[in-house]
Amino acid sequence: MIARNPYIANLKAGYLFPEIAKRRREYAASNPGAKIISLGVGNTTEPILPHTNAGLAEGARKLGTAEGYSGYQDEGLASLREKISSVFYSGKFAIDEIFISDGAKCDIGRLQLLFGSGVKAAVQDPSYPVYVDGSVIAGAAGPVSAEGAGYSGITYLPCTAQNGFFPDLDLIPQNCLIYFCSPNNPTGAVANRGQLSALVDAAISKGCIIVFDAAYSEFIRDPELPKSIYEIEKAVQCSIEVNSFSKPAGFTGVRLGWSVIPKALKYSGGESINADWGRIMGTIFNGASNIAQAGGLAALDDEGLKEMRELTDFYLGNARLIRDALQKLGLNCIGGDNSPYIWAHFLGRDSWEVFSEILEKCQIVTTPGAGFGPAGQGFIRFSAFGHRADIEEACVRLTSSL
Ligand code: PGU
Repeated sequence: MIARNPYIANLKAGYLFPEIAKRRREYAASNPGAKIISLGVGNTTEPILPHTNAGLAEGARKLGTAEGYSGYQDEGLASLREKISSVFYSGKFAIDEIFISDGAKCDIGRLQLLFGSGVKAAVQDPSYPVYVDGSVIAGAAGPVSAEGAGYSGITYLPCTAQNGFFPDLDLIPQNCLIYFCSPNNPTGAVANRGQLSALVDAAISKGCIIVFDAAYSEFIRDPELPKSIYEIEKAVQCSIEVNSFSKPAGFTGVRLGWSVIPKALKYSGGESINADWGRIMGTIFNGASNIAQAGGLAALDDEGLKEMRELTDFYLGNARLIRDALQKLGLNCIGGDNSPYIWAHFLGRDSWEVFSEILEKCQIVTTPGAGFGPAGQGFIRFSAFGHRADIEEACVRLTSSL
């Protein structure tokens, strides 16, 4: 018999979102008439808009023709990488610094292979669970030290109302990977230019690498707020950026994203991280679907960018409705302006208890803040991904039943 990977045993519970789905199923089974509305997992609900969808359809059609057929394309279509560089980074990156992926989550998991089990990690607390759970699975973190505490070996950087949801950079250890997400999941907070500049300075002075998750960058409406870590000049020396078509183009089920690994980024021994990433991706990843890439190209031309704006505006409209409803209840909340998440404080309460209360009283599924890390205790995350009629109904239920 073969023994289990001991690192997997360090995971304290199932992955957050399947756990929530399980509780929803249990509730539905014992309340068969309930019309449950989900403001839980951040999963897109609206159809892919026509121009982008035509790009996907055309990609599929071409595969059935002798001239248009294509097979493996390991690093991604050159035209898509070029387009990503020009649309998101003002052409700052060469195409071999941009790697097309099947989504940001998949790359966040794979990126850990670059650094091995000896690497230390620091995360915003609360944070998207994949940074921490991925580190645990890779052996870069140990077990949970106590109930309600985080994993040993991970440095948690509390992001609270007291610090404006931006962490104290003095807490970052030397030579670690810093996972940083802005617009943030789950808090909805967006770091400003001064804050990102300070983060980059801290990373450089401490010998750290930032893994910047920009999956929600297209929800930023305030022109003063940076959409990419590379808007800070020195970030090319110390940062990897991951991004995705999932939320702005409705590609959660299509699967398409990218990572930027600048050639200027080096390990402590001076070796190229970009070269290693090419080696890893060439070995264990055979490229994103060429149909998805055709859709991605359509999403980034003028018509496609208009559609992205329309789709993200729609979800931001939902976010405003939810936030207004929560504020009517007298709850303190942030997010929802430049992000599809609203982070609401239920002072002194246990988040899983509040999750159950909202499910029982309003038949609404949410995400308990404690699932995102110790500093999430007492908070609930409301996702703005939903059909408008469902969001309106959810707001009525919240204000009348909670
Ligand atoms: N990065 C962040 C910060 C995310 O919130 C999500 C999705 C992803 C990456 C995933 O991007 P893909 O390109 O689609 O892989 N977060 C959702 C969905 C839950 C999940 O497990 O990914 C959420 O509800 O937090």
